[in-house]
Amino acid sequence: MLAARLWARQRALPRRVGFSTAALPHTSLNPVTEQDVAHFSKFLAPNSIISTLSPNPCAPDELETYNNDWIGRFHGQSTTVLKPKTTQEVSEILKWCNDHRIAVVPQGGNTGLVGGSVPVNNELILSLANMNKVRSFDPISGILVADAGCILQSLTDYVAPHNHIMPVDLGAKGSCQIGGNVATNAGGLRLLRYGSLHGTVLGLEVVLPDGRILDQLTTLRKDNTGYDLKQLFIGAEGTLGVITGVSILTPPAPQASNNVILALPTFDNVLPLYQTVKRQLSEILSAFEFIDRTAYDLAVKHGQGRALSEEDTKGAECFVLVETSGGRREHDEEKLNDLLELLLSADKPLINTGVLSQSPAQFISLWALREGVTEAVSKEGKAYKYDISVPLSSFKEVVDNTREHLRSKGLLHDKAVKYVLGYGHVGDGNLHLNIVADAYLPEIENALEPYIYEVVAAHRGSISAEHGIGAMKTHALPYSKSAISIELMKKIKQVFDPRGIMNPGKVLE
Ligand code: FAD
Ligand code: 2HG
Ligand code: ZN
Repeated sequence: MLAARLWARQRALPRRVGFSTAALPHTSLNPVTEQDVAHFSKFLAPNSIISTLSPNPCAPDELETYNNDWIGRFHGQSTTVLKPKTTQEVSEILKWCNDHRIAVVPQGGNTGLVGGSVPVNNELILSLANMNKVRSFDPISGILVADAGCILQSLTDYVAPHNHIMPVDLGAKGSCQIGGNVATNAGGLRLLRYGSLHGTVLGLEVVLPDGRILDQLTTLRKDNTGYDLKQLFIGAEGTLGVITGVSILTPPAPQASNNVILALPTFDNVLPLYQTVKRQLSEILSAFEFIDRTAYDLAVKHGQGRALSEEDTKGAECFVLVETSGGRREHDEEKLNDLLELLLSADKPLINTGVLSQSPAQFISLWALREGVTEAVSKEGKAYKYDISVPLSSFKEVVDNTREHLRSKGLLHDKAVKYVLGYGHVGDGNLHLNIVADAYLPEIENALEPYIYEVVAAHRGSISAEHGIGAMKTHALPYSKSAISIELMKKIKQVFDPRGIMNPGKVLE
């Protein structure tokens, strides 16, 4: 049962290019012109401007990685990418764009999964990639202040020697930026333990659409002086302003971390298992992640982590990855071993088997099986991704019913939908429902929507548990938000961005 394994770490995320996006009309917005580029070149370094427009036109393919999203579903036609190096430069860009009614798409690592980070038309792309410095770190309080363009992994590496970790962790960590994480209110693998960015972000520096700099980069743990404006930018997906700096509370690194992958004979055991694991591990439980059999098999097929033995996976309908983070290795290991013994010695065991990591490399590798599902899916085909909150007990039913629904429409075959799979963050009630197809086809989309949104609404769930609304779900917002909520959101947008230049066509229709 306790297997010793040595496996690979997450690799750099591939970029990809695909086909068309429906263009939204921006009737009152203007395209970038050569005069605009000439103006930007007055205060930006030459290598901060990538544009197909004169005076120094680049080759169109230089813009591909910026115009196309990570899953190859959403595509823009921007002519110009600006990569400012300072907050002041961002401010000057936005002031000009606001005055000239030029739409702006803030872009971080471009790993978003809902088409929020690429233009829907020919908006200017403002990449934060050149704003990548740590501004300060206090090892006593653990408060980190960093430019928004810092890559999440590099911040993790920065705080590690001080025995701290970032409160957010996700499979895209090698490419996504802290500003993008905040703009999407990314959840990820540590939310169960450290809570959401609404709690861990202490302050933000934001450039407003008219160029004014809103400096709320406080490092205070407590501040009750009126409305907490920074919360509006967390999860706003770049529709209210450009985040340029982030102050964030980093927790102390746990003294000991362990993980175990549990193979379950039936999905029905997931809930009782979650209850048992919570009770037995209590304060040291830091993640409880679910992958169904299809997701597991795809991860293995595409080399994410290393497969468990055939014996370990025989008869398993799904898998759960449990992580512990605690203060004393012996204590935590004892608790984990006790848990496994309890689970396996029960009259009707909830699990078939459990594979416990025995080394840091195995720890990483077990995580790779779970974290790598997204990449495996993207290698398999084109993915329709639904990131929903539904009751835990319905996870399997939602996946199975979606598969049967597609079958009943005659769409479950090699030339259309190849796989329907479910995985996600059980501890957060968040299911990732992925439909993997040969290509993005209107008939598949028509079969999936509004079907899935109606299922979510029937459960009083959320159509977006963590990835956001982006360009993908603007039309579906009413399934999760009341008319009054949407009306207030539109009013807030109007207050911050009366000319509508910030990320048009995203979040709100
Ligand atoms: P981008 O994709 O560039 O942008 C995302 C949105 O934020 C866009 O609307 C953009 O306009 C806006 N934005 C970006 N930077 C700024 C800024 N500085 N100011 C204002 N707006 C900005 N998400 C999760 O929540 N949990 C996961 O576990 C998770 N795992 C993932 C695993 C993989 C392999 C991949 C590819 C994606 C995953 N995601 C996950 C989705 C994605 O990585 C996150 O949404 C991430 O937070 C996006 O960061 P980014 O820097 O790539 O932002
Ligand atoms: C995860 O939890 C991410 O792995 C990505 O949120 C989910 O690709 C997906 O659907
Ligand atoms: Zn997720």
